[in-house]
Amino acid sequence: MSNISRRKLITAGLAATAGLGGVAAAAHLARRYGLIPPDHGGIYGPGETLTYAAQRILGAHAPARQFPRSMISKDPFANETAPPNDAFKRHQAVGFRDWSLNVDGMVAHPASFSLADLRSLPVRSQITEVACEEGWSYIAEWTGTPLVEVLNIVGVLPQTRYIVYFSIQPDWWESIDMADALHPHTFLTLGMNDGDLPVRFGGPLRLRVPRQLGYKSVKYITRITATDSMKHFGKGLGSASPEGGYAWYAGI
Ligand SMILES: Nc1nc2c(c(=O)[nH]1)N[C@H]1C(S)=C(S)[C@@H](COP(=O)(O)O)O[C@H]1N2
Ligand SMILES: [Mo]
Repeated sequence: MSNISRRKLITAGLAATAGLGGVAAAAHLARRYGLIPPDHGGIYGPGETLTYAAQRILGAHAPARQFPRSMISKDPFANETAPPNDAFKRHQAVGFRDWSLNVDGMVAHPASFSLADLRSLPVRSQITEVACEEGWSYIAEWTGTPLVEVLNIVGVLPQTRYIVYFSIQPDWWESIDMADALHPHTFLTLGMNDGDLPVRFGGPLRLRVPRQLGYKSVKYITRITATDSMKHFGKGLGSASPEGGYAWYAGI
C-alpha cells in the first residue's frame, strides 16, 4: 500500500473510531502502526494514544507556528525554576566555559560538544511561542543549532525511536520521538532575542521543542541519549512529566 493511501486509511479509521467514542479501537489501530506513546498505560492512556497517533499521522512534519518580529513579547515570562544547584553555580562562576553536551546511546560516534563546538555548526533562528500548560505564553526569537545537525554528526542508529534529554537539574528530563527530534525547528538553543540565552530562560543551553508545550523545552541541557525504548528511563513512562501527571506528548 502506498504511503498516502495507508495514511488515509489510518486517518479515516481514527476519525471514525474517535467519533464513535471508540477510544480502545483507536488504541488498537495505533498499536498496529507503532503509534503508541510511552505513557500509554493507566486511565488516561487511551486518550494519550489517540492524541499522539492522530497528530503523528496528520502533521508530523508541519512547521512550528512562526510569528513576525513585531509580535516578540516585550516582557517574556520566565517560569519559576528550581534554584540553581552547586553543579550549575560552578559552571556559572566561570562563564560556562566548561559546559558540555554529551551525546551517547544508540549512536555510531558518541561525542561531547562544548558551547563553542555547537556555535560552529549551522545556526538558525525562529520566532516561536513558549506555551505553558498553565495557560500563559510568550513569543521570542530563538537562535541555535537544529538538533538534527548534532544527531547527524554522531550518527543515530536506525533502530533509534526516542531522543532523551537531561538537564543539570536532576528532576528535569524529557524525551521526544524521531519526528520531533529531526524537526527543523527543534533547536539546541544558545541565544534569545539577539543576545545569549539568559540563565532564567535556560542558558547556556536549552532544547526548544516549539511543536510541544513549554515543559518539553528543558533548560540547562547537559546530556542527550538515543534509545529504542523508554523502559529503562525513570518509571518507563517516557519522561518526568507523566510521572507528575502530565502527558508525555504535548503537541500544540
Ligand atoms: N530545567 C528546567 N526546564 C524547564 C522548567 C524547569 O523548571 N526546569 N520549566 C518548564 C516549564 S513547565 C515551562 S512552561 C517552560 C517555561 O519556559 P520559560 O521559563 O522560558 O517561560 O520551561 C520548561 N523547562
Ligand atoms: Mo509549564
